[in-house]
Amino acid sequence: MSKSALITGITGQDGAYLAKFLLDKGYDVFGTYRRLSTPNFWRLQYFDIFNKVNLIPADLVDAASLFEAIRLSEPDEIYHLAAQSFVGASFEQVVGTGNITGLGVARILEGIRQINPDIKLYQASTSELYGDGGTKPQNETTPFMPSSPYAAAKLYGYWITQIYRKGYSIFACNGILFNHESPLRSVEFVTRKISNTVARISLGLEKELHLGNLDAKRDWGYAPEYVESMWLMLQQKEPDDYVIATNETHSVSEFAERAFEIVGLDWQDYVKVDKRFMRPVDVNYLQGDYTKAKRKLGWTPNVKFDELVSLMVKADINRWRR
Ligand code: NDP
Ligand code: GDR
Repeated sequence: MSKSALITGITGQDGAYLAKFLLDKGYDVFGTYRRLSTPNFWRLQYFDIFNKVNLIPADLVDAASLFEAIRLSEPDEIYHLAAQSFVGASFEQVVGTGNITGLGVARILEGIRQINPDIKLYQASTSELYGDGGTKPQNETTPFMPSSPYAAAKLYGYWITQIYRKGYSIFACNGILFNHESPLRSVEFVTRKISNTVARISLGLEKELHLGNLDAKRDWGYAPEYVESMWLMLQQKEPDDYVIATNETHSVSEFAERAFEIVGLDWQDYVKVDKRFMRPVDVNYLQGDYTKAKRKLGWTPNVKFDELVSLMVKADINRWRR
């Protein structure tokens, strides 16, 4: 009999890549979506899988809807990806982010405990947990020092996952994923904002690129490779937590420089620093040590910085040409 998976946040970047990945593995795939005035299924349509997944309406602030999604899908595995995931917005929606991104994890875990404690859970934890404290590169033993309401909410999600693992023997894993990007990334995140605007500038559709903190360094990987690690974590004998990263770090300005180079332009002629995109507190340096994932999961990243920038810029140029 084929396995069944429930993906919360199937309409997001990772949700769509993971749905495709699990369908290819023969899973019955269920996914939760929010009722919106304008439907947001473009990523599922991009992969031509809209009709192959079973969609269930549910909101992370509404426990009953999540419990219903678990009952209806009878999953072997839940991939809890849904969240208010934009760090910048979390400074404007502090309580809402806490409710959705933090308490939402507890609602899912309670659903598992009450409905079927044998369901395995992947919790989407994040490198934002580290903030700017601790050693570099960051690994599973580096202390956390969250620097945003988003990271504080994710810290709650991280610990409540561990508490249910220990307290109720639920097979629950934290994937501490560093930034991962793709042509399916929302344009509000800096990589896609850069690739999309560079494409538009190269085609004469725009003149400037407005960015905030150019010095922040991130460890950027490629999203389709990262969703595979989520699945690998749930196929192990024991539940555990894993850092997933490339171990390379680059600044926002380096990303912009490389992206403009691809279209033969000098980034300094187009990038303007704009205070509107600065955060009250930012994380300055992230670089992940994925040694444990390599050893235990056999996972390694293949697409690194240069290739990632190039594939994102080229995808956006093709989109705008079309
Ligand atoms: P996206 O922002 O692309 O997707 C988030 C998903 O959550 C969307 O499907 C969104 O629905 C859904 N969602 C938001 N609020 C609610 C709510 N109240 N109820 C139900 N669903 C909701 O994120 P990614 O795919 O990039 O990331 C997936 C997860 O991984 C997130 O938890 C994120 O915080 C975490 N993460 C991401 C990293 C990255 O670099 N991408 C790195 C580390 C962790 P809708 O489409 O309707 O908005
Ligand atoms: P991040 O991603 O906060 O790391 O969270 P984002 O791309 O938003 O920011 C990365 C860095 O770039 C700086 N920056 C800008 N950011 C945005 N969005 N827009 C700008 O104009 C801009 N200019 C500079 C930011 O200040 C920051 O330092 C992402 C999300 O996917 C989280 O959900 C996830 O947990 C982490 O990655 C790992």
